[in-house]
Amino acid sequence: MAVRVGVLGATGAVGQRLIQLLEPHPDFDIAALTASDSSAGKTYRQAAKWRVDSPIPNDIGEMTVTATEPGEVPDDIDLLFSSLPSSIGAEVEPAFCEAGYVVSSNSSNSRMAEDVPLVIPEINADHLDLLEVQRDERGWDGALVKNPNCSTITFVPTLAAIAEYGLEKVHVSTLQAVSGAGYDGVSSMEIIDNAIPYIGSEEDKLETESRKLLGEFDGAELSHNEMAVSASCNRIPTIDGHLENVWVETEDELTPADAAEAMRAFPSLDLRSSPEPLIHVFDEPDRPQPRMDRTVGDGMAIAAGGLQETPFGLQYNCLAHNTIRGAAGASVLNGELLLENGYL
Ligand code: 2RA
Repeated sequence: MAVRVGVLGATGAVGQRLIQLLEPHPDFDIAALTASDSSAGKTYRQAAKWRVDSPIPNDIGEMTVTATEPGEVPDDIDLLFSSLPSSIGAEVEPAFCEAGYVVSSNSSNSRMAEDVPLVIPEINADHLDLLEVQRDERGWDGALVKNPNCSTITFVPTLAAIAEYGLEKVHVSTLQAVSGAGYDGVSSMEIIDNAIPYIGSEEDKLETESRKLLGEFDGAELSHNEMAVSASCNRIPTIDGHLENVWVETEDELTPADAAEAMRAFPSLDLRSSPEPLIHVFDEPDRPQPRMDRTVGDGMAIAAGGLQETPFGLQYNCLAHNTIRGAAGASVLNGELLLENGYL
């Protein structure tokens, strides 16, 4: 029997992508859509300027949107997917957890809270056990699980694949798609024929979330990975797909061939939406760059390529669809992990 789910922030860019991914999903049944007070009472078709690359599913368009408050959402909803702006998420997600809802959230608030699991299932599914600490400390009947920033998701799986070589220093420079900024995040005049050399807060997310994701949870406390991470984030005029250039210095010798083999072999989970393989490596000798191929795992896979030795360690490029693999898809994967582990 499908799990009844809701989408908090259903009219935004990530909320729309969540609906596109959840509507055909056999494990989840969309039973609630929330948005701002001004949209409450409207049909979804009236409330949302739908801009996803597929039509609004019919039954979704006729659903009535509610305000984003626990009292407005049916209490038989098993799981809420949150794509709220972080300032709103910081306020209402705890209220939903207090009211007994389990929340799988893409919103950036609370990702670094010590009792909130920040999860990419293929990397640190065991961090879900933090929920026992969360419930003890907060007394919630519900639970809050976070997925990391889409630009974090683009490079951390490639690091996890080579972590056995001992990660010491990581430099990452990103070229991020406009869709990451949301439908109104970057004005077209600002970005057409331009590159914006600093996004602000992105850099800190990559530097801190990566160390939490690759940290160790001993059942009581989470210790973050001690590698040094430096990030520089840029916005470029492409619609979807974050491309990232990574340099990694490791304790043990790591050749491009070793890294390619490790990335190809990195195990994906057998969750319904887990891409197989998780990382597609392009390593022909002429250094082809990873290409955005939306048909690879339905946009859920990560592409890596151009692996080379440099004076600053191994250098390579990786690319992921920022709202299908990142953001919405990441929240759906965590929803599947919660379902598989009996939290729903
Ligand atoms: C961005 N990573 O691309 C963020 C997602 N909101 O702006």
